[in-house]
Amino acid sequence: MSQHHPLPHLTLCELADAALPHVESYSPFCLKIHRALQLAGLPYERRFGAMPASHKRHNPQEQVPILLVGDEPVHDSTAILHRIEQLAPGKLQAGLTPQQVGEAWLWEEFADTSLNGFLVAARWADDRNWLATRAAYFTTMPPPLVPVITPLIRKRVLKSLHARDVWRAGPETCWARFTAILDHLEAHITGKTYWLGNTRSVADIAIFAQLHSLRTPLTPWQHGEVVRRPALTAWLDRIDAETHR
Ligand SMILES: N[C@@H](CCC(=O)N[C@@H](CS)C(=O)NCC(=O)O)C(=O)O
Repeated sequence: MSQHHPLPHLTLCELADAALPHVESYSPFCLKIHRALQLAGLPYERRFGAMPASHKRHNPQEQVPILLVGDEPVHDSTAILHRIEQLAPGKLQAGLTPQQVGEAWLWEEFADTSLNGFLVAARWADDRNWLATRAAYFTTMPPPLVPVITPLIRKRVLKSLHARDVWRAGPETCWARFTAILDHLEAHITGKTYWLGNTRSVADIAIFAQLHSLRTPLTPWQHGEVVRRPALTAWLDRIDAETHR
């Protein structure tokens, strides 16, 4: 395919590499953009920051990911997916009906809002996982500061999980809802190749990013719950293979 205009230089502003095979980032939203860019066949440079606010000159909301398209910053992973669709038409999703396009973006929103809450709870709120999360996240913090600063950050994250209604009723309720959602997702994906059936869409990328992020050594119990769903696991493995270049 001939390209009339040279592609702009792309730079993904993100956090540190997770240094795990098939997990480019512990940030599920950065992972989502890594996989979208690889699926779209767009080359990109990586720019690492110690924390989301490290890139705040490109995003006043102090979140990652940010994609620099040339030197124009695009932030919020959903907006970035739309931009990738413009840069590489038909590579993320093609041949969908207007109804399917609507459905794909609704699932994308479900992944970013609902599923993400359980991932954040698994890492930050679940006492079984917090020390491993802390060790993985705060590698560049001077060791004497870690026990002083990280409880304050954890407290702030727990407050946000309370506000998102994820942790408000306590761990038992949270994990009961989580396993019920996994059951629904397992039922949904059984017999399908992609999230919407036969055609790949942004739903695959967004749901993959959140659920695959639970399959790391930080969250063994939640990982085990994913493993117990064979159709979901087979689909995750398929999306992983297709989006990892
Ligand atoms: N809606 C945003 C969410 C991004 C997000 O929550 N990023 C996390 C890292 S995974 C972050 O920067 N957190 C810092 C903060 O929210 O203050 C998107 O889709 O990009």
